[in-house]
Amino acid sequence: MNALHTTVAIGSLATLCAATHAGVEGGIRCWGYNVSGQCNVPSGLPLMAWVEGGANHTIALQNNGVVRAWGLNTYGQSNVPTNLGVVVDVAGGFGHSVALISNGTVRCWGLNDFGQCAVPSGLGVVGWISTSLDHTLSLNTSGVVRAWGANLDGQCNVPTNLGTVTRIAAGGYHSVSLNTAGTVRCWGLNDAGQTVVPSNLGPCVGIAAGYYHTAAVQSNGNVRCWGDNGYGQLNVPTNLGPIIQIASDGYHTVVLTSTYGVKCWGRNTYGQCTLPTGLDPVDGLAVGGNHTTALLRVFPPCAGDINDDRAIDGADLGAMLTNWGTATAGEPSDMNNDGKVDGADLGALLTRWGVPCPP
Ligand SMILES: [Ca+2]
Ligand SMILES: [Ca+2]
Repeated sequence: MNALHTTVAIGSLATLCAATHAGVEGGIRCWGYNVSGQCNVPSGLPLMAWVEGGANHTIALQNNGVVRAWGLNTYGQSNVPTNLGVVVDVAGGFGHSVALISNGTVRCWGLNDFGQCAVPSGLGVVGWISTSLDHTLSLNTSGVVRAWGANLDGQCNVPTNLGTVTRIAAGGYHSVSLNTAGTVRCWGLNDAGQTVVPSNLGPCVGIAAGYYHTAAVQSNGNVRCWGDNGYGQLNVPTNLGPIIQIASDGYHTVVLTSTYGVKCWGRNTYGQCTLPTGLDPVDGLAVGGNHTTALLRVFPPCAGDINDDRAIDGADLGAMLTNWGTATAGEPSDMNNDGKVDGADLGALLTRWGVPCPP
């Protein structure tokens, strides 16, 4: 639930929503622990702009800024308020959920036993939110971090000398920041060394945190992890290559590679690191307590690619012949959109034959 992404990325995705992922609700894949239904993506969900994992629930953001949530709802964490307005980012904790509204304000719902939903005043214009279990972090557009909620381990005692912060990540009982100089800082629970930043850590461009571990992406592309290693959270794969996103929570970490592939390490007790077959290509990743979600890569429309595999070939001809004679609205075999599949569509397909689909 600590994603290396920006609201700019959400906006650019919104322009690409015309494509579909047949049979994949919302363009979301989810795997791992599912006892609370956190991986039961609702049917009929439109393609999502972003997704985040709570401890036992999942939150997703539609292209139009509407929030959806499913999974554990014991504390109302999946009861999305109806009056949020346009939401640009979401985050999920143990019993609560957080939304960043387009005007830079923060909304919260669900469990408030530690004040994790008591959003303080004076946050400024917030540009980033993060939560893991029972505390919440915000980062405003001036680079100032605020924290509220559970503070038994000092996870909400934000140091005064963080510099101008560009990224925040809430761990289970600790907090992490990254500033404009690429410096990582940690505070809160240190029972496993999760707040001891390695002395030889180079400048970083990304951070993430699990319950008892911390992860950072160095400017040179190398991923470093420190803290608890009881489930192999620190065993970073050696062949990651360039990565474009890191996310962590619970006891595992995922990265999105520059080729839109996924690598996962750490706890796999519930299959949270067992990647589904046919997962790639992926556009975004999120981690919950013991589950993982992926937002599948959304491509621009490609006329003639009837079976949605980004190639125009005999498989598409076969799909067109299957639909020969009639067509329902939006049927891609009906390339000229006149309600029937006939020779005109076959001609249109042949003019597209072998043409590469846009990346
Ligand atoms: Ca095709
Ligand atoms: Ca037609």
